[in-house]
Amino acid sequence: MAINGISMGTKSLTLFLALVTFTCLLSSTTVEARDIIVGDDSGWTLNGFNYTAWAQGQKFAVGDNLVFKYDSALHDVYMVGGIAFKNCSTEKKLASFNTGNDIVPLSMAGNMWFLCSVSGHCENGMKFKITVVAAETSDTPTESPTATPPTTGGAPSLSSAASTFILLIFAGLAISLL
Ligand SMILES: *[C@@H]1O[C@H](CO)[C@@H](O)[C@H](O)[C@H]1NC(C)=O
Ligand SMILES: *[C@@H]1O[C@H](CO)[C@@H](O)[C@H](O)[C@H]1NC(C)=O
Ligand SMILES: [Cu+2]
Repeated sequence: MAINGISMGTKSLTLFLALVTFTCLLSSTTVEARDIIVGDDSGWTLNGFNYTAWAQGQKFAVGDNLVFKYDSALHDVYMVGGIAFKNCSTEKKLASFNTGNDIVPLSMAGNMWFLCSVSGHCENGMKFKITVVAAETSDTPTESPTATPPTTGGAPSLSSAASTFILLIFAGLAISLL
């Protein structure tokens, strides 16, 4: 009985470790929320920085924060709609900020438009649009959406880490059952 008890204990432990490790593996592949500094090292400024080009080179996901860093005596941040954005209008602002270190949570998927309301700044480049996408939870975040789906009847596609790990689970179970 004692030997059987040890054997059962080992089996339970193996299963437990398998679950813990697999859970860690899954959570480690979830993309973490990030603080995205507008303009990177340039911050939010009227210095010839092209925010349109900057925004096009970024990826914005639900859960990320947009961080505006600037001299609050010189600039501000207005969130407006797409129509107002076109002519730099702040009449129908959705939100405004002026602390110089504004943190804007990206809480929904969709488009958002930002500009500086100081006269002439928006017209001279302090404006940009972003498209926020749903947060990534897939274990293949770099996979293109147009990737070929696995063929019917084929093995489900797994990352090599996951496949290796599943092999380890079976190895562990086999050993513990001996
Ligand atoms: C900023 O970059 C965008 C996208 O690359 C480009 O279309 C636009 O002409 C640029 N604006 C200026 C003022 O260079
Ligand atoms: C911008 O366009 C909107 C909608 O066409 C208009 O109501 C508004 O007066 C315009 N604002 C400016 C500053 O031109
Ligand atoms: Cu400004």
